[in-house]
Amino acid sequence: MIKLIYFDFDFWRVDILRLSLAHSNIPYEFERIPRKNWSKDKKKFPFGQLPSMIVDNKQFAQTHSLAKFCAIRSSLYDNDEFKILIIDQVLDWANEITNHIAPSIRAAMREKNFEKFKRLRKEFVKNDLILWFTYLENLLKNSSSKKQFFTDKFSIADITAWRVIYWFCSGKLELINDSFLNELPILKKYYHHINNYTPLSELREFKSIVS
Ligand SMILES: N[C@@H](CCC(=O)N[C@@H](CS)C(=O)NCC(=O)O)C(=O)O
Repeated sequence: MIKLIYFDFDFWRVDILRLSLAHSNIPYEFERIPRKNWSKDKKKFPFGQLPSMIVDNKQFAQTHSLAKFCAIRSSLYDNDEFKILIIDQVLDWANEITNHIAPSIRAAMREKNFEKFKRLRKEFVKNDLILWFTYLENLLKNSSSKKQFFTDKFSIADITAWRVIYWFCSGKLELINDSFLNELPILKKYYHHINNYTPLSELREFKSIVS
């Protein structure tokens, strides 16, 4: 049995693992650790971070590694070395854009410094938002013939791209709304296609993420 562990809120890092396993009917357990207990729990986890995964009594971490494992189990990875490169780049892109927005999130959530948050978030919107989504759109344009799936076959890359675009379009990030996607028409169309891709959108996990 696979056990996934994350905090008591939804985030792409663990949601892509849940969605991948659920898509292929692979049973898993999911433990949510209260954020408020984290200083006590942190030392129990590899790299002192979440998500983490336990399989056969062995514990693992790092989103990219876990996503690859879950995708292989779910037949949502690939055997072709060039398609693997595309999928891995989408996972790395998700980490990169998260690292770019993280300082503004940290300023608001941990430091509770609203002035710093506003300054950092505005800098992110000005310098990084369109730039990093353009990188993703370019990868889609260059990788996919129909622009419906990154590798022209539904994979963990599509789950990840969808989940991160959803995060930025959901209105949950202050000072960011979904209008930025209008500047990226190919990515916007792709996002709406994945939103309506029923093997994903019918999943209980998907419905709970967007609710
Ligand atoms: N490199 C790690 C980063 C994971 C990460 O940043 N996790 C955050 C939550 S999204 C975390 O555990 N923060 C608490 C901490 O670092 O103490 C990965 O790819 O999984």
